[in-house]
Order: sequence, then C-alpha cells, then structure tokens
Amino acid sequence: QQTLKERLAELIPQELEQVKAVRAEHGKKSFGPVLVDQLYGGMRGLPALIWDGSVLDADEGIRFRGKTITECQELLPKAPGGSEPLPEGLFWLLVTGEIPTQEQVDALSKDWAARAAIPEFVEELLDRCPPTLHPMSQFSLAVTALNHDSTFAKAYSQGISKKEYWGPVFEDCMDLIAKLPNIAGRIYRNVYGQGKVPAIDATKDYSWNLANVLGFAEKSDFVELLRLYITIHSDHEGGNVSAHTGKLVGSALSDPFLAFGASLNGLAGPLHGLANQEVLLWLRKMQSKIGVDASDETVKEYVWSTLKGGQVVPGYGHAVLRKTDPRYSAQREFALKHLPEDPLFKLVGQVYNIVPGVLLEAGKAKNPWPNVDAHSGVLLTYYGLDQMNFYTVLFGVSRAFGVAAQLIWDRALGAPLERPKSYSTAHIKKMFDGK
Ligand code: FCX
Repeated sequence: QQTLKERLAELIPQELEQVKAVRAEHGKKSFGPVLVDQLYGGMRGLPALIWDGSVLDADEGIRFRGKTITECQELLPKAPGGSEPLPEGLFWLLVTGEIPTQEQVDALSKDWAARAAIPEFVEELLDRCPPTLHPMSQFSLAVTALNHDSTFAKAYSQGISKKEYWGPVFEDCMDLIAKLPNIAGRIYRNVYGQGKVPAIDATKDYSWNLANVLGFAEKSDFVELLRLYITIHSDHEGGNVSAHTGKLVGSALSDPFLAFGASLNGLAGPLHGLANQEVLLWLRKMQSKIGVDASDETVKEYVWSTLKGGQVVPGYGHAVLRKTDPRYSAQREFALKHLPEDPLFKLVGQVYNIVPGVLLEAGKAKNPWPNVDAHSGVLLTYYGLDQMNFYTVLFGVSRAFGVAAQLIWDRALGAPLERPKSYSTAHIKKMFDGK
C-alpha cells in the first residue's frame, strides 16, 4: 500500500503541469477591479491567494477538496465502532484530494504516534511557564521551539535544491502534527494541575491519544467529539488569519514550526480562534446576570446590552460566510445526538433564535448568523473540559492540519515570497484627485 509521501510524489509533477498550463492560458487575465475600500477594509473579498485544500462559499460554507462536511462524515474512514471521521483521513484528503483507505489512515495514526515525542528542552520550557501565561502563548512558544530540530531548516542550510523543498517540509509537517498532543497535554496538565502526561499509545488513533493526554480517553463520546472537532476546524480556505499567516511566513522559507507558530499567534486573537473561549465566557456571564432559565425577552435585552457596550457578540458574524456556518450545524447535530437535554446546549439554541434578529436590527454586521465558535465550547464543557482558556489550543491542534497541507503544496509548487504592495493615503489622494 502507498504511503502519503509516495502518493504525493506522484501527484506533484501532475499539479506542476496543471498550474503551468493555467498560468500560460489565463495568467494575464483580470479578476476585476480592486477598490480603494478593499485596501482600507482588511482586503475583504480581494482575490489574492491560491489554495486547493478547501474553498469557502458564502452561502454553503466550507468544502474540503470539494467535499462538504456531511460528505466527509460519510466518506472518510472511522475508528472501530465510531461514526465520526478520523482526522487522519481528512489530512490525507487535504493533501491529495483523495479519500484514503482504512489501511492508509491506520498507517498515518501509527506514523504520528511514532513521531509524537517532544524534546526534553521543550518539556522544560513548558514546565517553566507560569500557569497564568495564556495556554495559546505557551502553545506558540513550544511550537516555535520545535524548529530546533527542523529537517527543512537543516536541509536548507546544507544547500538543498529548490525542487526538493517539499520533502523535508513534508517531514516537518508530519512531525508538527504528531507532536501537538504532547504539547497540548503538557500545557493542560501544567496549567490546571492534572498530573503527568500519559504516554502516547501507538495502537490508538490521533484523537484518542489527544483525549488521553488531556485525561478524557475513557469517555468514548468525547473521543468521537474530538474526531469531529479536528476535522471541521482544520481548514477554512486560505485567507483567514491563521491559514494566511502560516502561508505568508512559510513563503519566507521559514520552516513549518516557525510558520505554524505564527499562525497560532493569529488564532489567539478574539476575532478569530479565541472567539470559542469568548463565547462560553459570554454565555456564563449571561447566566450569572439573568439566571439559567431566562425568557427570550431577557436574553434579547442582554444581547442588546452587549452591543450597546461597544462589544461584539462572540460566535456570530463572519468575514466571508453569509449563512449559518455548517461547522456550527455539524456540532449542533452532534449535540442533538449526545446531549439533547443539556441546559447550556439549550441556551445555545435559544441564543441562536435571538441573536440574528438583534444583529439584523442593529444593522451593522453583514452576517448575523453563528460561526463555528458559537457551538464548540458547550460540547467540551459537557464532557468536563470546562477550562475555557484552553479551548483555542484545541482549535490550534486542528488548524495545524490545514496549514501543514498548505505549506507542503506551497513548497512543492514553488510558491514565491509573498510581497503585496502597500500605498499611503497621500498616494491615493494624488492618484484620484491629482493633488
Ligand atoms: N457582534 C457585533 N458586531 C458585529 C458582529 C458581532 N458578532 N459581527 C460584525 N459586527 C460589526 C463589526 O464589528 C463591524 O462594525 P464596525 O463597522 O463598527 O467596525 C460591522 O459589524 C461590519 O462587520 P462585518 O463586515 O459584518 O464583519 P467583518 O468581516 O469585519 O468581521 C468578524 C468578521 C468575524 C470579525 C465579526 O463578525 C466579529 O467580530 N464576530 C464576533 C467574533 C467571532 O465570532 N469571531 C470568530 C470568527 C470565525 F469563525 C473564526 O475565525 O473562528
């Protein structure tokens, strides 16, 4: 049976040919005008990047290599007795565009388990962090430090040819993903005083091992949740802050540990991945202020008070999406199956019925519907993982899958250094007013 790297080695020359042909035929065609507003407006909607792994449609949501979340749930291999896709399979799909066999997925689980150990100095680095340092800062520190053993950085310093970059980058990406459970587990146990990190079990899949280092592996539904969670949080096309940061930093030929460390720093922002922590904090604050069984009217007033206080409603709105995020819907389906009577889940449902109306009435947000972060915290809390400031670490573990797949392809296709042009306001005035 073929390994992922062997399959990639076959696909890369074909893709290089395809890109060459597309550029020869369409390279000088325009995508349309660039508006001055887009320069000031966070480049919203500006066509600027190529990434085949996933594409986001404003109404339908994400597709991974053309497959919806529901299709991934149906088609990707599962663990024995499980019904959620194994993230190993999603990684194979992101990298190759193909659905792997059960054997190929099992081989990835084994490979990652074999690569999972982290250097002793990284363990010590984490042990020396004060528990008050946010888990995301610790996560980014540790990932950045893994660059000590980067295969790509070493190969580059020894003068590797440009055509060969993807091989050592592939090895670094596999190491990166494999080592994340040990890093996440160590942060979790250090910060929340949960004892020693257990060893990785080479007979188990990635999500089981991640659940185990956190101390939750005996809850089989939680392991299933992690399988779904990692799958749906892995990638969200190329332009979001964490994916784009990884690509940008990788374009300077910084190795995958440096590039993904930078992604994590972006993911740690409250308008991006930290929103999952913010959602739960917001829900808890609401409960303590208006009680657990508040009426729709009282919840509505609370939502308005958030807006009037100049704050965003976390978990709602999106830069690209204009409908309910299918990642939200997939988590809601999971909750309906596993925790239909949970009071916090019911509150999430109640909030869903109220927030979009309020945001529409307020008239600012272009998308009043929930995103992925509106639902993840309630699921983790249900199983006892209620340390909210850890949530974005799990998002980060998952986002590594998408960023890694992208870094491999960028180096395989020889993506150049990113360097868009910036302008001054004075230049724009001169350009259009002539003064
Ligand atoms: N609550 C209150 N106001 C909101 C809002 C929300 N949930 N969503 C958008 N708005 C406001 C914006 O703040 C902006 O106000 P301004 O004109 O005063 O600056 C206005 O509506 C227009 O913003 P819009 O174009 O709709 O949204 P952007 O593309 O600028 O921003 C995010 C998108 C996601 C940043 C925005 O909707 C937001 O802040 N949401 C809450 C935080 C959140 O959930 N982030 C997670 C997103 C994602 F899923 C992820 O990355 O994990």
